Formats: sequence, structure tokens, C-alpha cells
Amino acid sequence: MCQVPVRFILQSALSLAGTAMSMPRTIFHIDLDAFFVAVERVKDPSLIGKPVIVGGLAGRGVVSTASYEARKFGVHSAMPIGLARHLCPQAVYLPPDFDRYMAVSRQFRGIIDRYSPFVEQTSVDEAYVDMTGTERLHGPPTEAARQIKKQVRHEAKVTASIGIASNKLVAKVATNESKPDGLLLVPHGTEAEFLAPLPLRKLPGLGPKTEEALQSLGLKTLGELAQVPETALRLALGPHATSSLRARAAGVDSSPVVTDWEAKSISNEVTFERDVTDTRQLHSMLLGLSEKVGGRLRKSGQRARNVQIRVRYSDFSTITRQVTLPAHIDGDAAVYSHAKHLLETALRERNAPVRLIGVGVTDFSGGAETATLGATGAQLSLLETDGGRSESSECDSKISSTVDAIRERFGDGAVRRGTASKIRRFVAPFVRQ
Ligand code: TTP
Ligand code: MG
Repeated sequence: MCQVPVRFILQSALSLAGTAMSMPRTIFHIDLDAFFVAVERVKDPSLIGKPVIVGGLAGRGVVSTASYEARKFGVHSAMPIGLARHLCPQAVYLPPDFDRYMAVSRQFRGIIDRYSPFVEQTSVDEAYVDMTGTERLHGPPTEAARQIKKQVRHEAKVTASIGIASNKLVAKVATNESKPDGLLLVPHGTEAEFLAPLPLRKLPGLGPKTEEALQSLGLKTLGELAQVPETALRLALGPHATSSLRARAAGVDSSPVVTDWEAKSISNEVTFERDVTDTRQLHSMLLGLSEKVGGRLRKSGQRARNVQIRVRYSDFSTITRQVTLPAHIDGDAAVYSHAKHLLETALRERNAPVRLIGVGVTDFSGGAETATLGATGAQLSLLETDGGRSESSECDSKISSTVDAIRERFGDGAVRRGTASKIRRFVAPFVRQ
């Protein structure tokens, strides 16, 4: 029989992480210029300055990309190659060399990883980078962007364009407006002003059909779209048109930069206000994070077989450590126990002041399937909890679900394991989760 231990303590309903500060973000959008062509030009510099088209050269092939010289003739990506040949017969036509493109893409990624751990790579040659708070390390945003461009040019031998803004949407438009080999910063507070004169199609995600419907309302620019009454939009676009289109046209976008780590896992992390060396403080924070992750995991109806931690040291170097377990888990104690072990190992390898820690779980399976495993005894491995006592993972799972129910009723901070109670004293106001 499993009982909820008395070590759980009631607390006031302050959340683990405090309130995220609403300071403006610094988002870089980086995109390489005419990427496939640029790599071909590294292989064969005689192509520099010429119209070059890379794509499927057989009958029904399409253009992958065209050099800026070829774009002047109306050639663009996804155009049938036959039409490209008609528009620009003098271009040099080349088949794609994906291995080389992937190699340069990896170089590109290696360079941007030096600048921030928060990188969301959206394609082979494109990434969003959250550079918020990196000024002390890399200088003002435009300076950091110049450095990145310089390193891309020297190391990967291709050119990058960079847009800087307070959100991903405006940063991407800024990149597009600056291309090729550009750098454009849109100061915080001027997002709407920057977008206003641009034609509708410049808004990422606004396709030809929507454009046509908006044009039927007499709209030509993003500034006009931002001002149009909601009812008119509904008439033109149907009942599903939301105000988010107008908001986006005004440069409003709060979507986060989602790192690869976050995309594939359920994770929570916290940045300390001051770098931490005290292991007890780190453990305490780790416990709070494990509870958060465990709660989200159970809410998602899944169990996980892989526990990860992330540690960022004061010099911004970041490590990830992970363990794959013999069975799926969903209890807080299990997540914490493994996270703690990983942290201890990481700190033995490098015991330096810690700026950020994170806990994540991945390798999911549906709850029902693994619950059966539990019933057959496959989950009943013993786990060391923080107080030195052992708990079966089945028991851990039940306790955690009980705690979920209490939190559901009384709020997030109502119940917490003993050592996690001290978290609020040193948690930073700035939290990514
Ligand atoms: P993009 O970044 O869209 O295009 P680009 O780098 O060639 O040119 P720029 O960014 O300066 O406008 O795409 C990156 C690469 O992806 C591109 O070089 C070729 C490939 N690609 C395709 O194969 N098919 C496509 O339809 C598109 C858009 C790109
Ligand atoms: Mg590109």
C-alpha cells in the first residue's frame, strides 16, 4: 500500500519560477543567401557573378534555387526547370549536391551555437537565435550579428543575412528585406511602422489565396491590413479569420524560439539571477524543475524513458546529459532521482558556477501501455529519493498523481517536496519554460 509521505509540505501558492520578466527580447533571424548556389560557388569560383540555377535538370524537375543574377530574369525556387530555361537560357544549370550542402549547414550551425544556446534551426540554411541578455558576452546586437556574418563568410565561405527584432516574425521579415548579405535591426517599438509600407505577401505565412482575398477588400499593404476592421476580415476570409492576422501585420508575435532540445522533450529550465556554486541550491532547484516536468508529463498522458539535464556554466558553455531507463516512468521522484544523479556526474566533470539548469524527459510512450507494464511488475525498480528512502516507481507515480490533484485544486505551489521549498529564495525572475 502506498501512502503520501508527510514530508510534503503545504506552501503558499507562489509558483516555482516566479514571474517571467516582460523585457523586450533580442531575436536574430539568420538565413544564408542563395544557399545551394553559394556552395556551388565555393566548389567552382568561376560561377561567381554569373546566373546559376540549381535544381532537378530532368524534364519535370524544378528549380531548387537561383542566384540573385538569375532571379532578375524572374527565376525562383519551385519553378519548373523548363520555364527557367526559357526565362534565363544563359544561366549555368547544376544538379544538387546534398552532401556538400549538409556539410556547410553543419558548419553554419556550429557558428551560431557559439553565440547562444537558444537556437531554433528551421531549415538547412535558416535559424532563429534568441540573443536576449547576451550583450555582455557578445556586445550590442548589431556587433554580434557582424561577427556571425564574418565567421560564416570566413569559415563556411558563404554569406548570411541577419534580421534583428524583438520577435521572430519581424526578425524574419527584416532578414528578407536586407538580402543578400544584409543586416537589418528593427528597434523595439517600431515593428508596426517597419511593416506598414510592405506589400501583403511580405508577411510570412500569408499565401497567394489570402492575398487575393485581402486585395478584394482593397488592401495592399501590411499597414492597411493591421487597421482593417475584424468584420471585414471575416467577410473576406471566412469565419475562421482571427485577429491574429491583423496583430501579425502590426508586428505582434510572442512565439518563443524553440530549441531542438525543447521540441523533442518536455522540459523546464531556469536561469539564476546570480551564478550558483552551492550544490544544495542546485539540487533544490532540480527538484522543483523535476516536479514541473513530471506534472506536465502526467498531464500529457505519457510516460518517458529518457531523463535529461542541461547545465549552462557562467561562461555560457552548455552541456546536456541524459540517461535511458529500463522502463518508462512518470513520477516526480523518478525524474528527480535520475536528474540528480546526472547533475552530480556533470559537476564531478566540471565544478564551475552554474548559470542555468534544466530538466527534460523524452522517449515517450502512452500512459495506458506502460501502466500495464507497472501492473506486471516491470516498473517496480527502486528509486532513491532525496531523503534517502526508497520508493517504487508505482508508488512514486501514485504520489505524484495525488499531488497533481492537490495542485489542481489549490494551485501550483500548494504542495512540494521538502527540499524544493527553498527554491524561491534564489530563483531568478527571468525564466524560460
Ligand atoms: P532559401 O533560404 O529559401 O533560399 P536561398 O537560400 O536559395 O535564397 P535566399 O535565402 O537568399 O532567398 O532556401 C535554402 C535552400 O533550400 C535553397 O538554396 C535551395 C533549397 N530549396 C529548395 O530546394 N526548394 C525550395 O523550394 C526552396 C524555397 C529552397
Ligand atoms: Mg537562404
